[in-house]
Amino acid sequence: MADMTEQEQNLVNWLADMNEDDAFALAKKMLLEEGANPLRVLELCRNAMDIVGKRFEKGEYFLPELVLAGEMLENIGAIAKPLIKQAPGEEPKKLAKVLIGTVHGDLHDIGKNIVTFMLDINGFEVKDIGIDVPVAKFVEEIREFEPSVVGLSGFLTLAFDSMKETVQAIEAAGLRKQMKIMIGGGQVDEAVRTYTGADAYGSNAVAAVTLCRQWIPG
Ligand code: B12
Repeated sequence: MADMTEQEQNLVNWLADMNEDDAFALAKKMLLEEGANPLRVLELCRNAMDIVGKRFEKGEYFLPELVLAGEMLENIGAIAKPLIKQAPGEEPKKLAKVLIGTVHGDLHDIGKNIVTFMLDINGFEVKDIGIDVPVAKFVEEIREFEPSVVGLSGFLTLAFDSMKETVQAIEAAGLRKQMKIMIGGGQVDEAVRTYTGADAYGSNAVAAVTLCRQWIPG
Protein backbone atom coordinates (compact mmCIF):
# COMPACT_ATOMS: atom_id res chain seq x y z
CA MET A 1 0.00 0.00 0.00
CA ALA A 2 1.54 3.29 -1.02
CA ASP A 3 2.00 6.25 1.32
CA MET A 4 1.52 4.60 4.68
CA THR A 5 2.50 6.41 7.85
CA GLU A 6 4.83 4.67 10.26
CA GLN A 7 1.90 4.02 12.57
CA GLU A 8 -0.14 2.47 9.76
CA GLN A 9 2.82 0.34 8.76
CA ASN A 10 3.09 -0.86 12.35
CA LEU A 11 -0.55 -1.90 12.34
CA VAL A 12 -0.12 -3.88 9.12
CA ASN A 13 3.09 -5.52 10.37
CA TRP A 14 1.71 -6.43 13.78
CA LEU A 15 -1.41 -7.95 12.27
CA ALA A 16 0.60 -9.87 9.70
CA ASP A 17 3.02 -11.07 12.42
CA MET A 18 0.14 -12.30 14.63
CA ASN A 19 1.06 -9.74 17.28
CA GLU A 20 -2.55 -9.68 18.38
CA ASP A 21 -2.32 -7.53 21.53
CA ASP A 22 -0.23 -4.72 20.06
CA ALA A 23 -2.24 -4.66 16.82
CA PHE A 24 -5.54 -4.47 18.67
CA ALA A 25 -4.30 -1.78 21.07
CA LEU A 26 -2.99 0.32 18.19
CA ALA A 27 -6.16 -0.05 16.11
CA LYS A 28 -8.23 0.91 19.13
CA LYS A 29 -6.07 3.96 19.80
CA MET A 30 -6.20 5.07 16.17
CA LEU A 31 -9.97 4.68 15.99
CA LEU A 32 -11.15 5.82 19.38
CA GLU A 33 -8.51 8.35 20.43
CA GLU A 34 -7.08 9.72 17.22
CA GLY A 35 -10.20 9.73 15.06
CA ALA A 36 -8.64 7.69 12.23
CA ASN A 37 -10.90 6.99 9.26
CA PRO A 38 -12.47 3.58 10.02
CA LEU A 39 -12.53 2.65 6.33
CA ARG A 40 -8.81 3.34 6.11
CA VAL A 41 -8.19 1.13 9.15
CA LEU A 42 -10.22 -1.69 7.59
CA GLU A 43 -8.27 -1.28 4.36
CA LEU A 44 -5.01 -1.61 6.33
CA CYS A 45 -6.39 -4.79 7.91
CA ARG A 46 -7.14 -6.14 4.47
CA ASN A 47 -3.57 -5.43 3.43
CA ALA A 48 -2.32 -7.36 6.41
CA MET A 49 -4.62 -10.24 5.46
CA ASP A 50 -2.98 -10.36 2.04
CA ILE A 51 0.40 -10.79 3.72
CA VAL A 52 -1.06 -13.51 5.98
CA GLY A 53 -2.48 -15.23 2.90
CA LYS A 54 0.89 -15.17 1.13
CA ARG A 55 2.66 -16.63 4.18
CA PHE A 56 -0.01 -19.34 4.31
CA GLU A 57 0.61 -20.14 0.64
CA LYS A 58 4.37 -20.37 1.25
CA GLY A 59 3.81 -22.79 4.14
CA GLU A 60 5.05 -20.31 6.75
CA TYR A 61 1.60 -20.08 8.30
CA PHE A 62 -1.05 -22.73 8.84
CA LEU A 63 -4.77 -22.85 9.57
CA PRO A 64 -4.47 -21.55 13.17
CA GLU A 65 -2.89 -18.35 11.82
CA LEU A 66 -5.74 -17.92 9.34
CA VAL A 67 -8.21 -18.39 12.18
CA LEU A 68 -6.39 -15.88 14.39
CA ALA A 69 -6.16 -13.43 11.49
CA GLY A 70 -9.92 -13.71 11.03
CA GLU A 71 -10.51 -13.12 14.74
CA MET A 72 -8.22 -10.08 14.84
CA LEU A 73 -10.07 -8.63 11.88
CA GLU A 74 -13.47 -9.28 13.45
CA ASN A 75 -12.39 -7.60 16.69
CA ILE A 76 -11.07 -4.50 14.98
CA GLY A 77 -14.13 -4.47 12.71
CA ALA A 78 -16.38 -4.44 15.77
CA ILE A 79 -14.81 -1.16 16.86
CA ALA A 80 -14.48 0.33 13.38
CA LYS A 81 -17.97 -0.40 12.05
CA PRO A 82 -20.00 1.76 14.45
CA LEU A 83 -17.70 4.67 13.57
CA ILE A 84 -18.44 4.48 9.86
CA LYS A 85 -20.91 7.13 8.95
CA GLN A 86 -22.91 7.56 5.83
CA ALA A 87 -21.91 10.37 3.52
CA PRO A 88 -23.26 13.72 4.71
CA GLY A 89 -26.50 14.69 3.06
CA GLU A 90 -27.40 11.09 2.27
CA GLU A 91 -30.59 10.32 4.11
CA PRO A 92 -31.32 6.66 4.70
CA LYS A 93 -34.30 5.62 2.61
CA LYS A 94 -34.67 1.90 3.24
CA LEU A 95 -36.18 1.61 -0.19
CA ALA A 96 -34.22 -0.81 -2.26
CA LYS A 97 -33.73 -4.38 -1.17
CA VAL A 98 -30.39 -6.15 -1.44
CA LEU A 99 -29.96 -9.86 -0.81
CA ILE A 100 -26.42 -11.00 -0.04
CA GLY A 101 -24.69 -14.26 0.81
CA THR A 102 -21.43 -16.18 0.51
CA VAL A 103 -21.76 -18.78 -2.25
CA HIS A 104 -21.69 -22.50 -1.64
CA GLY A 105 -18.40 -24.13 -0.71
CA ASP A 106 -17.05 -20.90 0.76
CA LEU A 107 -17.08 -19.96 4.44
CA HIS A 108 -15.33 -16.58 4.26
CA ASP A 109 -17.68 -13.91 5.48
CA ILE A 110 -15.74 -11.04 7.03
CA GLY A 111 -15.80 -9.04 3.79
CA LYS A 112 -19.46 -9.85 3.18
CA ASN A 113 -20.32 -8.65 6.67
CA ILE A 114 -18.57 -5.33 6.04
CA VAL A 115 -20.47 -4.94 2.75
CA THR A 116 -23.76 -5.76 4.49
CA PHE A 117 -23.05 -3.21 7.17
CA MET A 118 -22.11 -0.49 4.68
CA LEU A 119 -25.22 -1.07 2.59
CA ASP A 120 -27.36 -1.02 5.70
CA ILE A 121 -26.04 2.30 7.03
CA ASN A 122 -26.47 3.75 3.55
CA GLY A 123 -30.17 3.10 3.59
CA PHE A 124 -30.58 -0.21 1.79
CA GLU A 125 -32.73 -2.96 3.22
CA VAL A 126 -30.26 -5.81 3.32
CA LYS A 127 -30.98 -9.45 3.90
CA ASP A 128 -27.84 -11.46 4.64
CA ILE A 129 -28.46 -15.17 4.10
CA GLY A 130 -25.12 -16.32 5.48
CA ILE A 131 -22.29 -18.50 4.24
CA ASP A 132 -21.99 -21.64 2.10
CA VAL A 133 -25.37 -20.82 0.59
CA PRO A 134 -26.66 -23.50 -1.81
CA VAL A 135 -27.85 -22.32 -5.23
CA ALA A 136 -31.42 -23.42 -4.49
CA LYS A 137 -31.46 -21.37 -1.31
CA PHE A 138 -30.49 -18.22 -3.22
CA VAL A 139 -33.36 -18.83 -5.65
CA GLU A 140 -35.83 -19.51 -2.86
CA GLU A 141 -34.78 -16.42 -0.89
CA ILE A 142 -34.95 -14.22 -4.00
CA ARG A 143 -38.53 -15.38 -4.68
CA GLU A 144 -39.50 -14.53 -1.13
CA PHE A 145 -37.58 -11.28 -0.55
CA GLU A 146 -37.80 -9.88 -4.11
CA PRO A 147 -34.54 -7.87 -4.01
CA SER A 148 -33.48 -5.36 -6.66
CA VAL A 149 -29.86 -6.34 -6.20
CA VAL A 150 -28.27 -9.67 -5.32
CA GLY A 151 -24.72 -9.73 -3.96
CA LEU A 152 -22.62 -12.88 -4.19
CA SER A 153 -19.53 -12.99 -2.04
CA GLY A 154 -16.69 -15.52 -2.09
CA PHE A 155 -12.96 -15.61 -1.47
CA LEU A 156 -11.95 -19.06 -2.67
CA THR A 157 -11.13 -19.68 -6.32
CA LEU A 158 -13.74 -22.43 -6.28
CA ALA A 159 -16.30 -19.76 -5.39
CA PHE A 160 -16.11 -18.53 -9.00
CA ASP A 161 -17.84 -21.70 -10.17
CA SER A 162 -20.37 -21.42 -7.36
CA MET A 163 -21.08 -17.82 -8.39
CA LYS A 164 -21.54 -18.88 -12.02
CA GLU A 165 -23.89 -21.68 -11.01
CA THR A 166 -25.86 -19.30 -8.82
CA VAL A 167 -26.24 -16.74 -11.62
CA GLN A 168 -27.32 -19.52 -14.01
CA ALA A 169 -29.86 -20.86 -11.53
CA ILE A 170 -31.33 -17.39 -11.05
CA GLU A 171 -31.61 -17.15 -14.84
CA ALA A 172 -33.17 -20.60 -15.14
CA ALA A 173 -35.73 -19.66 -12.51
CA GLY A 174 -36.77 -16.70 -14.70
CA LEU A 175 -35.71 -14.16 -12.06
CA ARG A 176 -32.62 -12.68 -13.71
CA LYS A 177 -34.29 -9.77 -15.55
CA GLN A 178 -35.80 -8.25 -12.45
CA MET A 179 -32.50 -7.68 -10.68
CA LYS A 180 -28.84 -6.73 -10.89
CA ILE A 181 -26.21 -9.14 -9.65
CA MET A 182 -22.95 -7.92 -8.13
CA ILE A 183 -20.10 -10.10 -7.00
CA GLY A 184 -17.11 -9.52 -4.76
CA GLY A 185 -14.50 -11.03 -2.47
CA GLY A 186 -10.70 -10.96 -2.36
CA GLN A 187 -9.76 -12.32 -5.77
CA VAL A 188 -12.79 -11.28 -7.80
CA ASP A 189 -12.04 -9.09 -10.82
CA GLU A 190 -13.48 -8.22 -14.23
CA ALA A 191 -12.46 -11.58 -15.71
CA VAL A 192 -14.38 -13.35 -12.95
CA ARG A 193 -17.35 -11.09 -13.57
CA THR A 194 -17.38 -12.10 -17.23
CA TYR A 195 -16.98 -15.76 -16.31
CA THR A 196 -19.86 -15.74 -13.84
CA GLY A 197 -22.26 -13.63 -15.90
CA ALA A 198 -22.79 -11.11 -13.09
CA ASP A 199 -23.57 -7.48 -13.93
CA ALA A 200 -20.66 -5.98 -12.01
CA TYR A 201 -18.03 -6.65 -9.42
CA GLY A 202 -17.03 -4.47 -6.51
CA SER A 203 -13.57 -4.46 -4.99
CA ASN A 204 -14.65 -3.14 -1.61
CA ALA A 205 -17.66 -2.22 0.48
CA VAL A 206 -17.75 1.36 -0.78
CA ALA A 207 -17.87 0.05 -4.36
CA ALA A 208 -20.82 -2.15 -3.39
CA VAL A 209 -22.72 0.91 -2.18
CA THR A 210 -21.78 2.87 -5.32
CA LEU A 211 -23.07 0.07 -7.56
CA CYS A 212 -26.38 -0.15 -5.72
CA ARG A 213 -26.79 3.62 -5.87
CA GLN A 214 -26.14 3.59 -9.64
CA TRP A 215 -28.67 0.85 -10.21
CA ILE A 216 -31.29 2.19 -7.87
CA PRO A 217 -31.17 5.96 -7.97
CA GLY A 218 -33.00 7.22 -4.89
C1 B12 B 1 -9.46 -14.98 7.52
C2 B12 B 1 -9.28 -16.08 6.48
C3 B12 B 1 -9.90 -17.31 6.74
C4 B12 B 1 -10.86 -17.53 7.91
C5 B12 B 1 -12.22 -16.91 7.50
C6 B12 B 1 -13.02 -16.40 8.69
C7 B12 B 1 -14.29 -15.74 8.23
N1 B12 B 1 -15.23 -15.70 9.13
O1 B12 B 1 -14.43 -15.26 7.13
C8 B12 B 1 -10.89 -19.09 8.01
C9 B12 B 1 -9.86 -19.54 9.01
C10 B12 B 1 -12.24 -19.72 8.34
C11 B12 B 1 -10.39 -19.48 6.61
C12 B12 B 1 -10.58 -20.76 6.09
C13 B12 B 1 -10.03 -21.18 4.88
N2 B12 B 1 -9.24 -20.45 4.06
CO1 B12 B 1 -8.95 -18.54 4.26
N3 B12 B 1 -8.27 -16.79 4.43
C14 B12 B 1 -8.48 -15.86 5.32
C15 B12 B 1 -7.67 -14.59 4.95
C16 B12 B 1 -6.41 -14.55 5.83
C17 B12 B 1 -8.40 -13.26 5.07
C18 B12 B 1 -9.75 -13.17 4.34
C19 B12 B 1 -10.46 -11.89 4.74
O2 B12 B 1 -11.35 -11.90 5.57
N4 B12 B 1 -10.02 -10.75 4.17
C20 B12 B 1 -10.51 -9.41 4.54
C21 B12 B 1 -11.86 -9.06 3.91
C22 B12 B 1 -12.35 -7.72 4.48
O3 B12 B 1 -11.64 -8.92 2.54
P1 B12 B 1 -12.66 -9.42 1.41
O4 B12 B 1 -13.31 -10.69 1.80
O5 B12 B 1 -11.93 -9.37 0.14
O6 B12 B 1 -13.83 -8.36 1.41
C23 B12 B 1 -13.76 -7.07 0.84
C24 B12 B 1 -13.93 -7.01 -0.69
O7 B12 B 1 -13.49 -8.16 -1.37
C25 B12 B 1 -15.37 -6.69 -0.92
N5 B12 B 1 -16.37 -7.76 -0.97
C26 B12 B 1 -16.45 -8.93 -0.27
N6 B12 B 1 -17.58 -9.58 -0.57
C27 B12 B 1 -18.25 -8.83 -1.46
C28 B12 B 1 -19.48 -9.03 -2.10
C29 B12 B 1 -19.93 -8.09 -3.00
C30 B12 B 1 -21.24 -8.33 -3.67
C31 B12 B 1 -19.15 -6.95 -3.30
C32 B12 B 1 -19.61 -5.96 -4.29
C33 B12 B 1 -17.94 -6.73 -2.66
C34 B12 B 1 -17.49 -7.67 -1.75
O8 B12 B 1 -15.65 -5.85 0.19
C35 B12 B 1 -14.96 -6.31 1.36
C36 B12 B 1 -14.66 -5.15 2.25
O9 B12 B 1 -13.82 -4.21 1.62
C37 B12 B 1 -7.33 -14.88 3.42
C38 B12 B 1 -6.04 -14.26 2.90
C39 B12 B 1 -6.20 -12.97 2.16
N7 B12 B 1 -5.49 -12.80 1.12
O10 B12 B 1 -6.99 -12.12 2.48
C40 B12 B 1 -7.32 -16.41 3.39
C41 B12 B 1 -7.68 -17.15 2.10
C42 B12 B 1 -8.90 -16.53 1.47
N8 B12 B 1 -8.04 -18.49 2.60
C43 B12 B 1 -7.64 -19.45 1.83
C44 B12 B 1 -7.82 -20.85 2.08
C45 B12 B 1 -7.08 -21.80 1.17
C46 B12 B 1 -8.65 -21.29 3.14
C47 B12 B 1 -8.97 -22.76 3.48
C48 B12 B 1 -9.22 -23.68 2.29
C49 B12 B 1 -7.84 -23.28 4.38
C50 B12 B 1 -7.93 -24.75 4.74
N9 B12 B 1 -6.92 -25.48 4.34
O11 B12 B 1 -8.87 -25.19 5.36
C51 B12 B 1 -10.23 -22.57 4.36
C52 B12 B 1 -11.49 -22.59 3.45
C53 B12 B 1 -12.77 -22.76 4.17
C54 B12 B 1 -13.92 -22.55 3.21
N10 B12 B 1 -14.51 -23.64 2.70
O12 B12 B 1 -14.24 -21.45 2.89
C55 B12 B 1 -6.93 -18.92 0.59
C56 B12 B 1 -7.79 -19.05 -0.68
C57 B12 B 1 -6.98 -19.54 -1.86
C58 B12 B 1 -7.80 -19.75 -3.09
N11 B12 B 1 -7.21 -19.41 -4.19
O13 B12 B 1 -8.91 -20.18 -3.09
C59 B12 B 1 -6.55 -17.47 1.04
C60 B12 B 1 -6.49 -16.44 -0.10
C61 B12 B 1 -5.16 -17.57 1.72
C62 B12 B 1 -4.08 -17.95 0.71
N12 B12 B 1 -3.42 -16.99 0.10
O14 B12 B 1 -3.84 -19.12 0.49
N13 B12 B 1 -9.76 -18.45 5.98
